[in-house]
Amino acid sequence: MMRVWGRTSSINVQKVLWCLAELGQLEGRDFERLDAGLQFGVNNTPEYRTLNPNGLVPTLVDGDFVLWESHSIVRYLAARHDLGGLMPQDLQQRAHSERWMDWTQTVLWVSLRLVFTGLTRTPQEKWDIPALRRAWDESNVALRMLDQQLGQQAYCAGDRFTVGDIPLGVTVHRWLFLANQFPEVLEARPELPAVMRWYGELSARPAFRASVP
Ligand SMILES: N[C@@H](CCC(=O)N[C@@H](CS)C(=O)NCC(=O)O)C(=O)O
Repeated sequence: MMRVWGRTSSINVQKVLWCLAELGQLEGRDFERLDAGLQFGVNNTPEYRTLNPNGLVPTLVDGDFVLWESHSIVRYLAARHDLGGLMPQDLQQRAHSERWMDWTQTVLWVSLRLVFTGLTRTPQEKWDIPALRRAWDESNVALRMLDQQLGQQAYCAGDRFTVGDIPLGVTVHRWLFLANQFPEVLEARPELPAVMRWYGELSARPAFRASVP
């Protein structure tokens, strides 16, 4: 049975759990999940660090095979269990989809993470409001570009749901959480009709609902 290490509140663990659910992999039958990170600890023990030397979650253990980095795990699982479906077999379609995983990690999440950690992992008296607002504006610039793209096609890589939609979907979910939770700090979120149409479809998927609190 596969093992997934990581607490369910982690955005990166959620990507893996959502992917597994899309693939019809059931917790308890096909994989077991073990809490690690934040209040659960574990991730800094020497035993865990032999699996994941970063001391971060998630980590996947599939037999003798150990893998960390959430996007690599999502790619591995999708290719292993649904090549031609969730992971497109056509190389160009696949590249289109995977591009959005890289973009999520290297563009959108870079600024949004500053907002997330700056507000939720920092005591209120230490909030750096100008820096938070700058990072929020940068996130919104990136999301406006995404909105234009999703205005032309149903999903990030075309007319069907693929791997690239997973990291992007949980990241937009977090953006909405921040906008709703901290309206007194962050400017109102911009109208992004195509992003909201796409997010509405994603968040109605049973696999999303089961995996992303
Ligand atoms: N690039 C890594 C980042 C992993 C990461 O930053 N994980 C966070 C949770 S989202 C973590 O382990 N934080 C420490 C903790 O939870 O104690 C990935 O995508 O897997």
